[in-house]
Amino acid sequence: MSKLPTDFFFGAAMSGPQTEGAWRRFGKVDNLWDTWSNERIEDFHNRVGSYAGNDFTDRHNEDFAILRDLGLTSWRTSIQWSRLMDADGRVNPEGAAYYHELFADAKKAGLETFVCLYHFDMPTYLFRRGGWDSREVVEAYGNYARAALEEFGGEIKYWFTFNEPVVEPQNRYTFGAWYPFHHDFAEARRVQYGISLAHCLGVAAFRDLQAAGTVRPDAKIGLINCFTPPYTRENPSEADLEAVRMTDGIDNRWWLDLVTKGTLPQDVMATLAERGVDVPVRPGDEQILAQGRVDWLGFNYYHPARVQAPSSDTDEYGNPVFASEYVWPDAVMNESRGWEIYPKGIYDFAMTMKRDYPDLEWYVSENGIGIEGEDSSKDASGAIQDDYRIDFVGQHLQWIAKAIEDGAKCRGYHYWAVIDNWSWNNAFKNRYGFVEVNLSDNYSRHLKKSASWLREVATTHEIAPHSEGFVSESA
Ligand code: IFM
Repeated sequence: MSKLPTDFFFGAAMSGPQTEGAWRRFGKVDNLWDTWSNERIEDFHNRVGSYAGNDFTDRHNEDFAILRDLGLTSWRTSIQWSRLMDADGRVNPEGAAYYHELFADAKKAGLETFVCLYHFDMPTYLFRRGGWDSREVVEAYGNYARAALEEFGGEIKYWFTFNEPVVEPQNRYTFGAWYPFHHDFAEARRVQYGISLAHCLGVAAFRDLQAAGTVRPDAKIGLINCFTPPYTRENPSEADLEAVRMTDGIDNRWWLDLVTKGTLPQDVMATLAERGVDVPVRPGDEQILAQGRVDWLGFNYYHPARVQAPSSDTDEYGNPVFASEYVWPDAVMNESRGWEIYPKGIYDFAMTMKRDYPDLEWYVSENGIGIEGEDSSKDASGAIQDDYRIDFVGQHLQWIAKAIEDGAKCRGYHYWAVIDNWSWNNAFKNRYGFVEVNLSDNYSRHLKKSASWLREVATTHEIAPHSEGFVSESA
């Protein structure tokens, strides 16, 4: 039986754009998810666009009661930039009132609220001015972060500037998977650099406002990323190790260096420059980057990165390639999502943090398993029998417990997503929840089998082994 510390917190991770819905209520302007839904609804699973979320706006008190009933004491959401600010960069009073009420209701329910300021939800009018590739937009983010901290800094203790800043460069600008569907590695790095500067402006606003007494004195600021512990094949060549260096450098070390040292990894910048990828550094940026140091970090963990030497130097679009995927023969896959399930990766990342960034506290800000077609595993009472979720979470928590025993500074765990929610263009295809959302019955909520297991773990902090290993065929 593994045991987690008593002061280790358990909670729920979610985001504004994936839950709130109410896309044109409370003065919200469109973000890129709304624009994409309006322009090409056929790209979304079952044509379910960004409009309704999981009906959280109208059901949030019911959801808070469910989280408390499951033994959870904290939750993370994000403020939607497109709801809090109007298109002139001023606070939208209706949006501000919306979030004041939400945070007050969470507090009444006994939940500590963690707030992230950006979760892939670029307002469309700012995208049209150049998005993260534009300094004007980077500065607009600084203005927005300052306004949000002024508005809610007395209420909220845990702040984060960004969620998963690697994802927009990848999905929007490299893989062409998300609006605006580009395949441009250099543009992706410019966007990554713009996000990095914006993060620093957010931290700088936080520090100013905390010094001025607007942000509460016990508040902390951090960054959340989906770090991917990197692996390559056995007996690697130098070229395989080089592939690991650059993958780890762009996806992990870039952010870890920024938030601990206030710099970007020089080896990565040098290799990018050698391959003709220009990051638009301006005089004065060094001082901005130096402000990026945070108080703690969020680690979203879903899967590792397995890479090897690239099979060619450039791809079909002429982009430089630094690594090819390595298919590990022993990999267990979540076929619904195409992601490898590797619970030990969480421990390996924890040990890397202990070795390379020993002073930084962190928590697991997301971890979860999304499964397609869960309806088929309902029992006679209609409850989804999701033993695979118990296996998945149990094994990850066991590795976290071991990491803490071995000196990791991991302070808590938020599951993604305790209540099924809208997952971007996958919409409701893959279900993550301990709680089902029934779309055929007006978004009604129903506990799955795993919910009682979660309640037991969250209240006792003890994790009993559920099975001998991850049962891959359940997924
Ligand atoms: O839904 C996403 C979330 O927005 C960010 N982390 C991964 C989740 C599951 O795909």
